[in-house]
Amino acid sequence: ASSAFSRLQNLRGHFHPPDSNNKVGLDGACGGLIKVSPEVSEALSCGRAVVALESTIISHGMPYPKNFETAKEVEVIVRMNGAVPATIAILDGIPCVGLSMEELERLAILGTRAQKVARRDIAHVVATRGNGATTVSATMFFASKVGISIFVTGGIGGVHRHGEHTMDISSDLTELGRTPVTVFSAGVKSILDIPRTLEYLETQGVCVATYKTDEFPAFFTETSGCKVPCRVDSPQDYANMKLKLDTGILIAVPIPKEHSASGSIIESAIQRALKEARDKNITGNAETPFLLARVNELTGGASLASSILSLVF
Ligand code: PSU
Ligand code: MN
Repeated sequence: ASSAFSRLQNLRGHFHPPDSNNKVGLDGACGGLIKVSPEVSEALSCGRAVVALESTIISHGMPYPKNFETAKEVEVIVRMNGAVPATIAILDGIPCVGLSMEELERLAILGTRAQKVARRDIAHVVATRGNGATTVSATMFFASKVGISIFVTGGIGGVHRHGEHTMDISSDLTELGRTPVTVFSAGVKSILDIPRTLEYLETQGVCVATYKTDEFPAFFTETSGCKVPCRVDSPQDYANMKLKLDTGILIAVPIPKEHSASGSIIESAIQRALKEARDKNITGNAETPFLLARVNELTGGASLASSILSLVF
């Protein structure tokens, strides 16, 4: 048997450290196994630091080959900081934790032909042997199943504007309420409703903290006008908060100073695009693609550059 398959982990019940004899699992008719890469498996069994990375940003966030370059660059940064990166995606129906370069490039080339997979989509993509790029919710789910407790990403999903009517609330928020993984993120984009996102996280019992700042950041800018009750200033402060509460933690790390000027330009473009969307009555699931395309036009592509930067810091 190939070493990759000796690392297959089943998903029934509690986590057992990766072990070639250990095959318990998701318990589906088609197996429901998780493939953990040899490197990630090894790191987990030796207790080394492992950082989970999502893949929707690769398939749906940027075009090829920029997405492949960025994904590789993020992995290099994780390594430079002494941890092992574990990019998570579903390939041919198999949830994979830790991708080889070939797998990473395959996903980057697939782009939007890979399905965007939130928690609710996992069963369907596995059952149909499809290819899926995991959002924050699905990435947290798989990370937690194999024993990874740290996850780094750019922006997380939130409560959409008018979410009080549409009920469009990202499952990232409910996942944070039910899965004990810490997500480090640049906050929530202002195209979402940031105050309601924070209210919803409170309802879900999620500890939300800012890193070396008092205000919750808005991805492109350091400020959102929203305060959160908790601030951490060091890795030790964070470590002290890691209690066994069975819920997630969100640590918001603002855009670095050197990029915040371009962040502000993008933010103004967002505000303008939002007004145009209102004037043109563009709503529902047409709204986000409209906003992102319009912001890109208004800033001459600077928002794409900045999306990449926010991922890379
Ligand atoms: N927000 C961003 N960039 C992103 C996403 C959100 O600023 O790439 C992606 C993430 O994968 C996130 C997902 O988990 O979109 C949320 O999608 P939805 O709102 O459909 O739950
Ligand atoms: Mn949604």
